[in-house]
Amino acid sequence: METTLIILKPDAVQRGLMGRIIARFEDKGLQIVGAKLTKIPMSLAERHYEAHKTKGFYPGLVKFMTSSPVLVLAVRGNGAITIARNMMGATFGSKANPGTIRGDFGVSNSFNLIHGSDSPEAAARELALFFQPGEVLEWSRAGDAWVYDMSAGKPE
Ligand code: IDP
Ligand code: MG
Repeated sequence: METTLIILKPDAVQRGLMGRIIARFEDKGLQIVGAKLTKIPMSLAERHYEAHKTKGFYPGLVKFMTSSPVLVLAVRGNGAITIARNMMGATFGSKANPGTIRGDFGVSNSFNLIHGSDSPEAAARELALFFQPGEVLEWSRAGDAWVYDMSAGKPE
């Protein structure tokens, strides 16, 4: 099982899209194992996006991400990192395909609603940035037996 760090960005929260975006992950069969409504401190936004430090959009990105509350989620499932990235769609709202979160809910390239970790290494780093030990929960859903075929002893 993988866990990925998802952030519903300030535009998603301000536009009242949290419920509809979370519903997509739940509908897919992914499990919410952590959730936190928070206003990201500048220092944390800078660390989270440190790989983009040299890019021209970095100052605006950090300003945007700290401008208003976000909903930080830990989302778990077999292949959750890639599944969530595919559900998010391409980075730019103007390019993202219909059917994806960015494709269906936005047109902006910078206000693009959602962040999702792009690799297992990034997920581990980002989860540790936003969640303290114990805040990502181990819990089993009543319906889990029908989300995956477990007949071979592992999720299929
Ligand atoms: P990702 O969020 O799809 O992984 P990244 O390339 O990692 O995309 O960029 C991080 C965030 O920075 C994007 O989600 C978007 O908010 C912003 N961003 C990326 N490229 C641009 C740009 O060219 N102009 C404005 N904002 C950008
Ligand atoms: Mg990225």
